[in-house]
Parts: sequence; C-alpha cells; structure tokens
Amino acid sequence: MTFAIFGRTALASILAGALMAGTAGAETLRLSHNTGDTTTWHKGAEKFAELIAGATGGDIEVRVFPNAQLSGGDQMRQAEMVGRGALDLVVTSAINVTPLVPEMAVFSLPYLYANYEQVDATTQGAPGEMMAGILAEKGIVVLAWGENGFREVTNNIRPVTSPDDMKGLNMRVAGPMYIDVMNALGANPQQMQWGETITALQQGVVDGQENPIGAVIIPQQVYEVQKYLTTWHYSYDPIFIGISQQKWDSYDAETQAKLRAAAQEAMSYQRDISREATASGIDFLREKGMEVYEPTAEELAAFKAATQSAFDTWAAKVGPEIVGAFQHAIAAAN
Ligand code: X2X
Repeated sequence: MTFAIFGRTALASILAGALMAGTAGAETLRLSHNTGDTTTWHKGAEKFAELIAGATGGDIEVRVFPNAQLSGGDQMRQAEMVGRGALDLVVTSAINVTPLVPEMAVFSLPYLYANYEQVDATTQGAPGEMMAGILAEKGIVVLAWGENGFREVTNNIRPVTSPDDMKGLNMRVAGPMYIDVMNALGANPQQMQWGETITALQQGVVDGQENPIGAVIIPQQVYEVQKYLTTWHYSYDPIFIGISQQKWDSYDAETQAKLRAAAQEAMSYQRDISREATASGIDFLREKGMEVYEPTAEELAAFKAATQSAFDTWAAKVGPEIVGAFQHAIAAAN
C-alpha cells in the first residue's frame, strides 16, 4: 500500500517535470469569439494560433473558444472583458462592440458601402486606424481587421423584394443599431444572442434574421431553418483580432511585431475565404432549397431610402468627424 502510493507520487512528479520541460517558456493565451466552430471567424482564429505558434517557436500558444463561451454566451461582453484584461484575445465584429464604443457603428451604417473596394479602403486604410485608436482608449489593441461581411436578410414568411415586405416580420437582430433599422422598415426587431438564434428561428420565436452568407449563414446552416433570402447588402460588418492592452504591454517590440504579422496574415486569409464562400454561396443556398432574391439597383435604392432615418440617427451618434473620414475614403475608392 505504502509502496503503491510512493510509486504513484514518484510517477506524478516525473510526469510533471516532463510536462514543464516540454513547455518551457510557453504561454497559453485564450481567444474568445462568438460564432460556431465551423465559421470563417473560427478558421481565421485558428490560423492566427497556428501562425503565432510557428513564429514564436511555440512560446505563444493560442487556444480558441467559440460560441462566446468565455463570456457566458454574451457576445457583447467579450470586448469589455478584453479591455479590462479578463480575456487575452477576441475575434468579434464591429456591431458587438457598439455598447462599449458606439462609434464602432460607423462600419455598419445602412448602405454606407457599395462594394468590397470601398470596404477595403476603410478597414485597411486610415479610417481603420482611426477606429483602432478609439478602441485602444478602452484597452483593446486591434491587431488586424477581417470580415463578417455584407449582412443579408432571411425569413420564413415571404420573399422580400421591397421595404414593404419587411412590415410586421419578427426579426432577430444582433445589436442596437439594427433595432433602429428594422423599426424604420416597419419590422419588429428583437435583440438576441447569436447562440440562441437558430433555435429561435426553428421554433418560430422569430421569423427572420440577417447575417453574411459566407462567414455565417452557410457554415452555421441557417438554410436549414430559413426559406427566403434577399441579397440587399444593407449593412457591412467587419471583424477584428484584438488583444488586451495589459497583455500587449507585457511583450517586447519583437514579439509585438510577430503578433501583428500573424494577425494580419490570418485576417487576410479569413477575408479571402469569406468572400469565396459568399461568391459561391447563392448557388449553394438555392441547391439547399432556399429561395434567393437578388434585388436590382432600383430596388436597392428603395431599401436605402427606407433606412435613411436610421443612418441619420446613428451617423449623429458616431459623429461627423468619423463618418466624414469614412465617406472620404469611400469616395476616393470609386
Ligand atoms: O450575432 C450575429 O449576428 C453575428 C454573428 O453576425 C455577430 O456577431 C454580429
């Protein structure tokens, strides 16, 4: 008996020693994101983990936690947790940060962008840096911008071809700005966690939702619970990799440069796969039985006019300096 206990203790200490030797100097960072493990968000986060492990010879390991599980399922709380150092890293989208930083709503103002060139001129240009500066004031260092994408509307009641078709639809929305947009269209918006949305759609608690095709709708199989999709491109949503300022400040310049390079490459990859999945996505969704409607330029203009009041309300909240910087970069991209 005594011998057995001694034996186990000895074995345990040998194992512990081996484990420590194998991970000498290694540090594991926790990365939280708020979609499932099949999305391009998750793939981008895993790519970042792989790249930073490679660049640091395994000194920095990143463990990716999907579905906002580190913030109790609350997708809006992640940014605040990173800001105070309770989480090391986050991959989340702009709309999720608006409770903490209302200015982040600028990206998703209805019909701000008409195409990807305009998007890239802001996220990969001076406006993106401007927003990174604002997030830094909240303790979040933006390492790179990626893509959730243009958010398209789905529902189970009818095809949406004009603003009138939105009237009376019970719509799940992610954040405060979209409540105002849905109200402007005469829909009934309800803010809900993404993690609860598929079930809510399935059970008919809500009729519809809106999300990007490549990054979320396809990988999260929204087509299994929704019949109609309209590519109205009404709002763009970027994602970003952010690290807590506290953690960032603990690294030397060389390590910081490695973190930034890994994040840039990972988000560039993530943008690419999101755009590819979106481009091939319409056909895929039709094959899966969805009825997809692609509005004409005139019909898009009608949606734009119908959501103008929400644009104006939120442009005022964001402030003319930031909105102006975005509009300037967008105009120059044309
Ligand atoms: O909740 C959503 O709709 C999602 C996944 O797109 C965001 O995080 C904004």
